[in-house]
Amino acid sequence: MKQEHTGRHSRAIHGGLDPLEHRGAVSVPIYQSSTFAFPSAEEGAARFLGQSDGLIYTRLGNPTIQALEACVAGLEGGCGAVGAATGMAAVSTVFLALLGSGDHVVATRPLYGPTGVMIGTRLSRFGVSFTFARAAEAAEIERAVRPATRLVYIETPANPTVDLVDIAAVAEVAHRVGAVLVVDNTFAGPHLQRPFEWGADVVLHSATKSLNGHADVVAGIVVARTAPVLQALREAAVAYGTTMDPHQAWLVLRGIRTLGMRVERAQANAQALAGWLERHPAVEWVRYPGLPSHPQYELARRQMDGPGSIIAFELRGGVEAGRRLMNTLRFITLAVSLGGVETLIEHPASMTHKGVSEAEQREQGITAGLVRLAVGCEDEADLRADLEQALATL
Ligand code: 4LM
Repeated sequence: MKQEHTGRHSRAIHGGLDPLEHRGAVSVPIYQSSTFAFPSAEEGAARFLGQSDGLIYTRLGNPTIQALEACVAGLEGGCGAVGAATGMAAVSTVFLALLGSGDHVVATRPLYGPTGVMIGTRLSRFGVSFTFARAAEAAEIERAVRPATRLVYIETPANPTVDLVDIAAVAEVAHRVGAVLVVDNTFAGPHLQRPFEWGADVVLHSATKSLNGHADVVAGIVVARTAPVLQALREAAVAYGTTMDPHQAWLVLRGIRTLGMRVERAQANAQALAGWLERHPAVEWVRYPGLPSHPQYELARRQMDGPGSIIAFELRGGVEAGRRLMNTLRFITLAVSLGGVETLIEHPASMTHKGVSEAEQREQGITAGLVRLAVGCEDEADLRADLEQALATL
């Protein structure tokens, strides 16, 4: 990427690409090759020794994947990135790279259901212990940290309640005990929030979501602030094989070129819909970081460049009314996932967060009636009309 591109849209559009490195191609070519020829046995040996940075094998590095990694690292302001097969592969790469037996993890909740399950049930197999703290409770996070804490893991805004975590405050707590702060930045994305600016050490994404933005690939990516952390992440990804493939990387990169435009449009739709829903007589409550009624509205304004496009809400009729709404919508699609151009709606308690026990769901604010609306880029009037006709049937 040419250094003069410093604006966020420009970085997203040009990041990772110098056309002259690719015979003039303006779209990064898909290097759909598992392995790369060495010009000589000596050069092959030099590449394995790390004395030459030439290509070896796609699990270790591939030009299309490297272009995506450079682009996302540039958007986040990190020193480099590692592509991963899925968002969950990105999460596990971080744990496999940075934790060992005897280490302790502090994680805020809520988290994407399977991430919480991984921390709560799988890390113990590797001798790693954990403590959960509530996302919005800084004092709880502070109490959870111990001398053995090596990693603090947060999601902000959190899935699915859109609770926020104060990244700078948690970075301070983590660094006091020498722990790294890992931020899952999937909900906001780098166009709206760059956790390195607030002291994070590692940022990860389910690239399936807004980075790709078109609901046609699953992928993940991890970004490091410093070179030693980047190296640890790369070594773990290569060793455990959590890496992505070039076609996946190309799809994500193609989506990223329009990241800011999509995110800003979806956010404008979400802001309008959230305010309208909050005033609707069928709606019990709405949680959206762009509404003054969000308990962390001020934090959202400080930490984010915009509140994003995910709305959590509950209807007056609770879970039954929510089900009826989801079954009656015409083109707002009933499906999990988020961050795409199409608007999706889902029921966290029975879908994305099904793996979390009912008691824990309640503790985290995932009420039985909570419905999650992931707003896309359609015309706002059409989205409102679809919601209106469905709400009218209640
Ligand atoms: C969903 N989410 O919520 P892959 N981190 C966050 C996520 O929301 C997700 C992942 C990681 C949803 C998927 C069905 C904050 C996923 C995991 O699905 O492995 O790319 O990402 O609807």
